[in-house]
Amino acid sequence: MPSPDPTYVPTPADKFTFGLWTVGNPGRDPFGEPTRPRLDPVDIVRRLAGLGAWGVNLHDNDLVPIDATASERDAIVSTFRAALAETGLCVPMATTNLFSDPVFRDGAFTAPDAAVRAYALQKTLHAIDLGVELGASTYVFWGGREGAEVDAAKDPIEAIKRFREAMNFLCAYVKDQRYGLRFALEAKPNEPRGDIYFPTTGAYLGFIETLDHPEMVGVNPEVAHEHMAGLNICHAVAQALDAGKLFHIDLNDQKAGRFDQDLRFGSESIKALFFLVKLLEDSGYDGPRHFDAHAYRSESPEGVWDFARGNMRTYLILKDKVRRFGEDAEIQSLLEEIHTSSGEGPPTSYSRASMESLKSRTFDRQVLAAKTLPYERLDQLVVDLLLGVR
Ligand code: GCO
Ligand code: MN
Ligand code: MN
Repeated sequence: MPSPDPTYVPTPADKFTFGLWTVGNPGRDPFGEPTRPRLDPVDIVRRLAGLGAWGVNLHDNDLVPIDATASERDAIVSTFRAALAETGLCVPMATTNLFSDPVFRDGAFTAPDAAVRAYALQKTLHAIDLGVELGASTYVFWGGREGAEVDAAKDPIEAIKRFREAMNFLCAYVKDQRYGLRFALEAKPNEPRGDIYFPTTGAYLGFIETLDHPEMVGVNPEVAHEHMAGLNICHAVAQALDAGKLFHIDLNDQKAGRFDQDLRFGSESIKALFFLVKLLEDSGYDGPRHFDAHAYRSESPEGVWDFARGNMRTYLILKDKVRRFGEDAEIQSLLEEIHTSSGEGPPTSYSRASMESLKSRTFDRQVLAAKTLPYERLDQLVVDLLLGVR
């Protein structure tokens, strides 16, 4: 790993991205009106480029209003493309807003009303065209309204089938158009629905294998969403990596057991996110590091850029801590001790002979149980490292 810049200033090589909806978040919440003015997408692009970000992501309607005519759409897109060309920022990911408009109040691809499902699919076809026009190679599906409050009203198996039909249709579209696009499914347990179908990244990993083109489809795990479900984001991402399905990642932060907070990356869960950064960096994941977060509602318009800077700075600090972890002789020797086995391991593959030999082996349980596991020392070293006294 190359030595990091000790000033923790990002460059496009770090592949940091933000959504138009993240830094552009006006601070509306269920109890209050916006606290900041709407930002022009072109200004967002310029500011992000100035801060060293690599890319900007968008929902169709972050850029093009839902009621825009074809010529209005083309004018908006061409102005936006000019800003991308001027700054060098790319659009690596795009997605569809299938949650804001009242038409989606009871779902999009899983809506009980067949005409709403058809509209959701049509809207996504246009949004995919837009994403591809802007150069996106990953297309995210976050089913914000795909869920229920009243389970009596809907059959959850039917919902899964409908979601599958939509994915199969859209994969076929991408292939038919010869678009170089992969899909990334983003799970969330609840909010805005009482319960959302496919509540975790693991649920989507199981579902993907039931699709017509599973190779085109991966996941987009989000820190806050796994934490809302009380899960370990690092373990969820590890499973995605193991399956070759980590196509994208939404970085942010979240206190467990709360509403979806979408906090600045590393503002809460420093140890958990250290291990997440370690996993991403050690695994060789080379996709975007996307911050799906927004500034506190109390923040000023200018303070939003402190928020943006903070996400990237914390990632780079944690990345530097990962390097130090790897170079720390005491930590490494403890790990070596911990990873040393007390004897021969299981057979590497099954054969009659290896099975028979295992069956007849004698194990000294007391010896195995007596091996020291100095996790207290190890964990304290990590805490020292993260708190900056090491
Ligand atoms: C949320 C989600 C969204 C999605 C976005 C892209 O909880 O609001 O995380 O921000 O990531 O809609 O699909
Ligand atoms: Mn979220
Ligand atoms: Mn997200």
